[in-house]
Amino acid sequence: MIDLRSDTVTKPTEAMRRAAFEAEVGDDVYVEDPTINLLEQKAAEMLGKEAALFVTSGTQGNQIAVLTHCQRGQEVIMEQDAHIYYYEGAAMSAFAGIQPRTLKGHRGAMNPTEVKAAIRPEDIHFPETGLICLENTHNRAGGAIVSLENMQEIYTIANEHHVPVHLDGARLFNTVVASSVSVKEYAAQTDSIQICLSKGLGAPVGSIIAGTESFIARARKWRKRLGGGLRQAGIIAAPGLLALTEMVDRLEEDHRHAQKLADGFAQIPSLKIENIVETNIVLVNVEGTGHDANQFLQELKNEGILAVGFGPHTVRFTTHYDVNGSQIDVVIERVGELCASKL
Ligand code: TLP
Repeated sequence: MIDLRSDTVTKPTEAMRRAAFEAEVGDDVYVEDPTINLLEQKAAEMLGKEAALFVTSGTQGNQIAVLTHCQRGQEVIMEQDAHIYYYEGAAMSAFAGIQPRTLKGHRGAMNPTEVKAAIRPEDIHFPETGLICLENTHNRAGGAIVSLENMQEIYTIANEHHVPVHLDGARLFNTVVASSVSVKEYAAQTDSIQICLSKGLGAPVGSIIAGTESFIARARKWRKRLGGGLRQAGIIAAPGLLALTEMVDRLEEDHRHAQKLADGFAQIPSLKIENIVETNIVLVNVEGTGHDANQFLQELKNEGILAVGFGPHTVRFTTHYDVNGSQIDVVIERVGELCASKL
């Protein structure tokens, strides 16, 4: 199978497995796991934040950020297709008692003027705006890069209104590699940030949240409350360290593969590329084949290729470390044959 469902499917490298085996460990609830401490230190330093916390997943990191920033009954502003709203099981309502306020973005970026207008003035009828959430790259916008300028404008507005900003940077390093803007510059436009170690960076598990010392101290308590207090978890943090130190630059290869895939699919008359491919995600509209996304995915599977549905007629292909250039050629060829013959 050539698995293009997500960059979450990557398996840990040999070096990661070795690092896990050899990791020095301790009890992380006592902040005594040397490998986790090192990972958190390294991550904070890379992101230019005072402190960082290792969490089990991107979803846990995002939700701990919401819980730490907000009070029950507040409102959180986010783009209408943001992962934190679309794919996290309404966790912010279920756990934090938050009301989401969604704005339609353009290629994942919210309009700063609309963000400003959505911040609630003091009024007995209104919830207070507790947080603004951004996402970069933006998953459902097809791995779109949200520009530094857009983030700067929103952060300035947020500061003027004393509203914190959280960035879901599950794929922020894809943005960094594709945009030649440093990770610190993006992170500087946020009060807190979540980055995934287990997507394109290839670690088997884990995310980082980062912010001020006081934010992270409170986040650590929320992580514990949620049952996410870790013990000898240096074993899973060690691959995360390699994810940050060894795996960032190679994301460029995933971007080249995605571009190649999009160029190849663009030659197939019944397919239409829906996104401008900037990073490692290609969204393909399959309506022209006369099939819906699910039927198309089944045909693909019969050809040994996996992708995921992203809408009634939209299929997402995501490139990653475990798919090489010749497999990309095979995918283009087989999809071409499939569309020419059966679809
Ligand atoms: N995204 C997954 C699915 O949940 C859709 C994927 O295959 O793309 N933020 C963003 C922007 C994400 O894309 C994801 C995962 C998360 C957060 C959540 O991370 P995990 O899966 O570690 O909870």
